Amino acid sequence: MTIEDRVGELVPKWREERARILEEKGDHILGECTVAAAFGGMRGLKSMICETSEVDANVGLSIRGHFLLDILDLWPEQTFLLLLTGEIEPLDGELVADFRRQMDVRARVPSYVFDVLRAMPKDSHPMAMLNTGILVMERESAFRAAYAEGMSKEDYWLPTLEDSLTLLARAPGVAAMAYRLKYDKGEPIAWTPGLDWGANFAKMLGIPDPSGDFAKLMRVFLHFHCDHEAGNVSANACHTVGSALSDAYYAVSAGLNGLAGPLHGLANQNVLSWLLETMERFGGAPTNEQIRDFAFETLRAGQVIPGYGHPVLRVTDPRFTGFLRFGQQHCADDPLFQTVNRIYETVPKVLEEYSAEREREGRGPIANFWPNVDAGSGALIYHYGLTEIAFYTVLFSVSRCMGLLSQLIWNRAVGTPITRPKSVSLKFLDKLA
Ligand code: NMX
Ligand code: MLT
Repeated sequence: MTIEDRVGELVPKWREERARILEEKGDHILGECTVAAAFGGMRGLKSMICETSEVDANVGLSIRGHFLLDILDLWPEQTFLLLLTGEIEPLDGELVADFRRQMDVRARVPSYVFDVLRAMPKDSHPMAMLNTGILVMERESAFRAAYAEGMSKEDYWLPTLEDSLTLLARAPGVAAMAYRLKYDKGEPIAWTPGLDWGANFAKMLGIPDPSGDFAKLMRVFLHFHCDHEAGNVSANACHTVGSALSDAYYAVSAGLNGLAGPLHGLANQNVLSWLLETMERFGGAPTNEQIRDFAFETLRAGQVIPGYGHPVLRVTDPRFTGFLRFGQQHCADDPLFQTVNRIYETVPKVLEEYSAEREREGRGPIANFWPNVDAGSGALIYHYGLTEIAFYTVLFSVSRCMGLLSQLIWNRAVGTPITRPKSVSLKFLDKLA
């Protein structure tokens, strides 16, 4: 069986379920939109549908109902299939084999992508390079071609799946190409047929990996960052653009442009800068007391502590916990990793104290003092020799393509309409009774 066959079997069930729930529950109220919520980034406002994953404030990410800490060992091929179909495929299952076969067939990055990336100014951010690389391949969209030929609405999901598989196959190659160009690492390294998705990515980056542990880290990294329900900036942006029937290349590139922001995916780069700055200041792994002073200094300079806080979570992010476990197993003696641990021991208390101070001054509290996904991942990547920190969000992006695309396929399959909330003016609000 192929991935297309399996999704083809699921599509009628998804449609039926959506129609039934709409029929039975269409009038139920999910939440109220207060004026404060409209001003405040719609935080917590339940107003989107997402089947691929869910983020509970008190436990964090579940992928299709499986709590992340219960499925830490999935390989990214399994992660994508789980997001897409809701089923955990064994690693030797036929859909994993089909995914790998499709990656092998589709992975070659066209030479025009290299030409475009090479023509970009040297100081371009790697995220701008990745997103340009994705966008420039839009000319190959199967969805766009089928739409122009008058495809029926019923069939939208199929060329979207086709585009998704091509994008997933090429994203590691485009990312690795951007890395090697930007940091003068030499010619791009080609995809190796037969090698898994994560190890292929590690190999194309060209980081020496005699132990195979960097490839292991890449598999874990790609798995953990895959998806975080629908309301986060990148998923929301991808969804909105996709809802206009812009194809997967447009939609994913839009989503990843959102991931490039420092309050979202760029935080992993900023965490590493902050970590390195701390270590430089104190000539090695700082003590908890030194971290505390440095954290207060950062906050008093009007900056955020990167990697801490979250719009939804109110506990330690299980993805951070997963990375801590990996670090404990593979690089427990690395001073950088030890500093991540000490920051974890120190910063939540600092944020709690600072939040109380803010409240005394009449500013709002900090809602969450705990680490998010970005607080620990960078130190592990750095440990294995990928030290160009501006590249870290690109690694996050390659993984996040899985979530963005599986959400897009589901929405195409069930015919989710164009997104169009209503805006109001200050004058309108002022007149409210
Ligand atoms: N350090 C300092 N201040 C913080 C932090 C932090 N880590 N987290 C929140 N605050 C402040 C926030 O800036 C806001 O201040 P102000 O009212 O002066 O604008 C106040 O606390 C209230 O914000 P919250 O309601 O706690 O958080 P919100 O939902 O608005 O924002 C983040 C969530 C993630 C944007 C915020 O916690 C943050 O900026 N964290 C640091 C950046 C980061 O790690 N981002 C990565 C998120 C995960 N990801 O991968 O995308
Ligand atoms: C994510 O992984 O997308 C982030 O944790 C941000 C979010 O969920 O809002």
